[in-house]
Amino acid sequence: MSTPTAESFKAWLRQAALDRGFARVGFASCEPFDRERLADWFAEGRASLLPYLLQEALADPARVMEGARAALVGFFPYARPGAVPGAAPGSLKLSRYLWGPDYHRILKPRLKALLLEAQARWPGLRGRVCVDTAPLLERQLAARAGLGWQGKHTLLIAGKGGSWGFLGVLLLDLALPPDRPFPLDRCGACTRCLEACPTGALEPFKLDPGLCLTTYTVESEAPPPPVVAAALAATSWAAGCDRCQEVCPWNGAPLWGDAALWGGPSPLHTQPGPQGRMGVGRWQALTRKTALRRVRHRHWLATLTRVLGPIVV
Ligand code: B12
Ligand code: SF4
Ligand code: SF4
Repeated sequence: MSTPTAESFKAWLRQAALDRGFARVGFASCEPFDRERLADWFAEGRASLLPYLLQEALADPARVMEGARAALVGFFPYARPGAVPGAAPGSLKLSRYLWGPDYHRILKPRLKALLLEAQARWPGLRGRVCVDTAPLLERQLAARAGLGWQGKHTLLIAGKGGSWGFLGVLLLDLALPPDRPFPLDRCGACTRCLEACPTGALEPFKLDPGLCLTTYTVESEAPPPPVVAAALAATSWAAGCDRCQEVCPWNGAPLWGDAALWGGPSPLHTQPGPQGRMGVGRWQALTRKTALRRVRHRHWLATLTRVLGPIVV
């Protein structure tokens, strides 16, 4: 096989990623990001509960993979019809991204297979797959690759495709011609997500993870501040939170996800809330191979106490 041109190689990569279930695919340069903005974000103490966010690495994709020149960025929809948190009477709310098999297990092998095929076509090519697993500003890379914009809730909105999608990145040490960055945000005067957030965690284009329900139900076992504890009890979100996306007008007609991500319905999503107080064995069986697996059993029970109140004997 003769070595392709950078343009034809890029066209092949794009099609191969689309064939693997990504609904939108774009290419970005790996230039450093705005360091000042990032420094402000860290100086405000926003990363205190998320120690894996490393400021220096986030500023420069080449810190994540030495020699990174281009990034293929893909948007992988995960919404599915009927997966509506809290729709079953008395059920707990689990965020839509937690309804199917663990997305890392779906996206990473697909991108790794893509890298292997790419290396067969472009000898010497080096790459690194990142799916939520590296200190990389994936949403900013996605906007740079023209996939959409970071909404005021900070998530990537893929235009009419909405925001219910995971991002997957393949960093490459090859300077591929970048796509045109998404020019401007299309939030306009809308402020629905800011108003709907039950804890006031959002200001335009900026999130305080120290106030986000997802931080306390999935990422960290730190005790939530009173405003978060009150919101957990009032809203029934027991793992993740979708509120800022549920109200977004761009999610009116979302892209439905790849069926590989749907999985079967789990009792966790539909059973009455108090039945969520299960033993460790059942918790492990029900969360096996799902993204909920990273939530420890004791963390899940602590959240249920905050959501449902203490057990009355
Ligand atoms: C840490 C993390 C979290 C943290 C913090 C989230 C956050 N907004 O930073 C917590 C635990 C709260 C979280 C929650 C969720 N997460 Co999360 N998370 C991540 C992770 C691992 C890193 C994000 C990161 O680097 N943040 C650091 C800050 C510095 O980045 P930033 O928000 O872009 O900050 C910049 C802006 O605020 C900007 N800025 C500041 N002022 C201004 C002003 C203007 C005018 C502008 C334009 C910009 C601007 O400057 C800042 C510095 O650069 C990414 C995966 C990845 N590697 O990217 C997934 C990721 C962002 N999460 C994801 C998801 C799905 C979620 C949830 C929806 C899950 C759920 N349902 O519960 C929620 C959504 C909450 C929300 N509204 O963001 C997806 C998002 C997909 C998408 N469509 O965008 C990602 C990309 C994972 C993936 N690979 O799919 N997450
Ligand atoms: S996920 Fe929930 S708590 Fe977090 S910013 Fe969005 S609405 Fe607020
Ligand atoms: S709800 Fe409105 S402000 Fe928030 S991200 Fe969607 S369009 Fe933007």
